[in-house]
Amino acid sequence: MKYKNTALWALSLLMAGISFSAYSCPISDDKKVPDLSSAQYDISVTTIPAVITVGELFKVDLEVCRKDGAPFNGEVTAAATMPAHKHGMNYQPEVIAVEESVHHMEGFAFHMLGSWQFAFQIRENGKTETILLDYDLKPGS
Ligand SMILES: [Cu+2]
Repeated sequence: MKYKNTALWALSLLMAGISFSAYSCPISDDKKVPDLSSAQYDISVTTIPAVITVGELFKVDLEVCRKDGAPFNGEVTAAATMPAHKHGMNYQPEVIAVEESVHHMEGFAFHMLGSWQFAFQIRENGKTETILLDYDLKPGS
């Protein structure tokens, strides 16, 4: 019995360690994209899979960190459009889980090749900021 408790304690410590190193703010330098920030936030965007294929569903992990170091206590939504064509996706992505500073989202699909643009809306304390990210879906993807 004593052994089991010790093992459980060690496991929970290990999981806490993994969680903090992966997701705690500020965003690690290897993930930071300099352009992806607003007055108040730094964000990092990871698509899953890393390479988007035309017509196939993909997921997005959006990490949101406040520049002032306070914990982020708001909500995010995401959309994507092709600005040159004036249309969006045929899907409505949604946040499926929030883990530390990371918002796991699913339901994205780019149904055409060409220039797409993600729009991430960050709402907190009654204010909304939108951060845009261009994504060129090239032939052969
Ligand atoms: Cu289009």
